[in-house]
Amino acid sequence: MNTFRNKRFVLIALILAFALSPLFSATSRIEAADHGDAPLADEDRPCDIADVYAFLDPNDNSKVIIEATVYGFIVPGEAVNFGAFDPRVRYLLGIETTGDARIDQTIDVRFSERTSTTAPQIATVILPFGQILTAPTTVPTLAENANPFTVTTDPETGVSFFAGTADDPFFFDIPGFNRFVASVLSGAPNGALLQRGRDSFAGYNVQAFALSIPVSYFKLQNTAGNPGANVIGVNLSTQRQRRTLINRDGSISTSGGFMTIDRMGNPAINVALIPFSRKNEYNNGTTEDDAAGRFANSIVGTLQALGTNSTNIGILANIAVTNGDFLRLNVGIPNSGPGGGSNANAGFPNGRRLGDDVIDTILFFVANQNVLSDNANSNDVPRTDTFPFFARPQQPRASGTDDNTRN
Ligand SMILES: [Ca+2]
Ligand SMILES: [Ca+2]
Ligand SMILES: [Ca+2]
Ligand SMILES: [Ca+2]
Repeated sequence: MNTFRNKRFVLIALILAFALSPLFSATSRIEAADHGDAPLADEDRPCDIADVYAFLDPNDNSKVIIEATVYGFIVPGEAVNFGAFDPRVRYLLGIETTGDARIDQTIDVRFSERTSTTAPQIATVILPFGQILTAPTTVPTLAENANPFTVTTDPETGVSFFAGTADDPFFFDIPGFNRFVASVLSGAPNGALLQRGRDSFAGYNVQAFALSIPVSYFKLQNTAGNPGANVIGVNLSTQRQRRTLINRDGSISTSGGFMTIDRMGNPAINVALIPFSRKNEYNNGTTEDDAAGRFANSIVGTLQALGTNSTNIGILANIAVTNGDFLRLNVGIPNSGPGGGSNANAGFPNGRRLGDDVIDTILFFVANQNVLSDNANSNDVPRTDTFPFFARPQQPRASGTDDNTRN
């Protein structure tokens, strides 16, 4: 390492030493984009949002792809037991079209009870202007090869839908990064620990659902907050009714209004920037609460403790606080390339594509625009090049074959 690189390394180490201590102390956990981000969500995996994505279809930029993953870390050998959607959860996508923090349209996704391990569940999708789409999920299997993804297209709206088990497209080396930070905190920074580059998510599946929606469907209008009518904001809330009754016959009845268990727009906001004591409160809050500043002090406080300067706090706050925590996609920026798109300057924080290295992007701003990487920089298996773009789920392997897990 030459002197310049040494100096830069020490600088980054110092930034982190200050910096990441509240985040990476012995009692804290780093669990990626949003997997297991709060006490309530930890214990309610069907509600635990892993990631949310929004990007233009690289094969047809007139369509917006909105995708979400929940229930992280499904082991391939348990696909038939865990590869299902909870029928008592409402997955509510919020669509923001006017450039403020208030949701303007919603997409409501729910699933029927499972009737067997070999039959699909039926998804019911209520679109923003009232159309209802029903579609079967893709059935999981323990066979060597996964079932092909089932995609249903509604001829009236042109909306396509997929739901089922898929490879988790997210990638991040959780232990490598934690160990590096621990070495910084102990006063003996060891950059080699960041070279570990083992993707903690490799080899595991998630429950995923995806919509392909014509941009024209949203009827975007010029507004003061969205001049040119070319930006769509997206977030996801997972919700349950307030009362659950387990009947004597084992059936479950629910009643009462819905409450949000988990919510997400941008990656890592709740996981990394909200203190543990406020994580449930954050998930139960709204994007309008964000913009009203309800969590601003906590987020700014964490970033200041991280050593992030005011310029970069401003950049990050503009993404997640000023107008609420939405992924915001400019539909005027062309998206192209394989696996859901890969061209430069078209991805996160402009929406989010499956292959965007969001951890490195966020670290860049947190570390005051110094390049910092966990060295887990791509998915472990190739994604598909057509909707829904996920890689097929990881399947149980033949004897002696690498199962891709990198714990
Ligand atoms: Ca979560
Ligand atoms: Ca709005
Ligand atoms: Ca993966
Ligand atoms: Ca990375």
